[in-house]
Amino acid sequence: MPIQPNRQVSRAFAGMTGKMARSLLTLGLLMLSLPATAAEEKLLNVYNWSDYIAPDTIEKFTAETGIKVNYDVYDSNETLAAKLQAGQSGYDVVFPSASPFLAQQVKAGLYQPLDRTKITNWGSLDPAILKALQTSDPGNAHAVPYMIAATGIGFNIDKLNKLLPPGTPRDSWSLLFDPAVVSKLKGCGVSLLDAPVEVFPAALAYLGKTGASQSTEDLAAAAEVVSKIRPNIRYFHSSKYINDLANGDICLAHGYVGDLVQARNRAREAGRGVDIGIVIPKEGAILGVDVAAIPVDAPHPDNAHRFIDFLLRPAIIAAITNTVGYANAVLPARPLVKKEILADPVVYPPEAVRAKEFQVPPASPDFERVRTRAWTKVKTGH
Ligand code: SPD
Repeated sequence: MPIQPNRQVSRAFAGMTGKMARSLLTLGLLMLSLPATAAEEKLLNVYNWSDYIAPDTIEKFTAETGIKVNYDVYDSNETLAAKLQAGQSGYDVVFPSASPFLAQQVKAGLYQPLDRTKITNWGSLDPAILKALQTSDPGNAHAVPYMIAATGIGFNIDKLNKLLPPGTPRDSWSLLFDPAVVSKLKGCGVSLLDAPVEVFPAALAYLGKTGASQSTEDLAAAAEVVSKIRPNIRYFHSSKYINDLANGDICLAHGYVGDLVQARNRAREAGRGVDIGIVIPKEGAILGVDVAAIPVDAPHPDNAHRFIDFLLRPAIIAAITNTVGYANAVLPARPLVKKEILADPVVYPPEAVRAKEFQVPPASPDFERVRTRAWTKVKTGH
């Protein structure tokens, strides 16, 4: 069907000089040749770790922007990795751990480069953290640091005092990995993270070896350590321990330190006399830096940039740190973080502790296969 000229437009053109009409026509043609920049629908799909945001963060973002947020949670890097690798996850913002996961995913092209012009708070980020992140994300092109914590041990102070011989150290991986110690805690409940990338390096640190080692001999030694204590483990899980520790249902948990801080807070709030101790073992522990990134096929990349920029506001990120017990990398947020959290040596550890923390590098496919086999064997016993 021929296109009928709009009468009003024709009348407007009729009153113009030829030059004006030609300019307007050129402008119109130019606009037609530009890529469609239709405004995104007011929707954002976020996939984050469980227990990793303040209760009002999303509400505030929606109130300010009108963007409705679908918020889903996971508790393992492997779950996120599987969704991203399958493609078309539908997620706009996700929160992988920098090493090894972000590193592998950036290499695989699973994230889109960030448009820094849309991240106005970028300049507030701690340059030391940004520099460290470059090993996983060269040039800091794809990811913004979100929350930071070591992986350590949480325990029920009274139960350990009752069950362990006087003088048993509390600041060592031996609490978990020495069969003579952990067997005494079997009855009150011991849990391990359901994550080979966390458990084997911790066992290596206990043995005095390099936690980040990728040697198959070291892996075999770590697997042997874990097999020996396996009969004392009630379960492998990466989030359930928060409530169980707080309620006194388990007495020793291998966990992400911020989650252990939440367990300690929940126990205090419940007021049932459960007192939780938290340690970053003296032999050294994994330092986890989780980042925000935008999948390459995110349906709402503009909204994603807005959300990431919103998260980096000092008041917003400080409220998250105050809720979840993880440190953040936004320097102007420091004065807004509660004094007791800033002073908590497991959340903002002193330099001597930091110096012993390490990251787990990406593994070769061969090493990953061996590690996965070792993990299945340790968990199932065959
Ligand atoms: N509930 C939040 C858990 C965050 C876990 N971060 C993973 C760090 C990996 N070392």
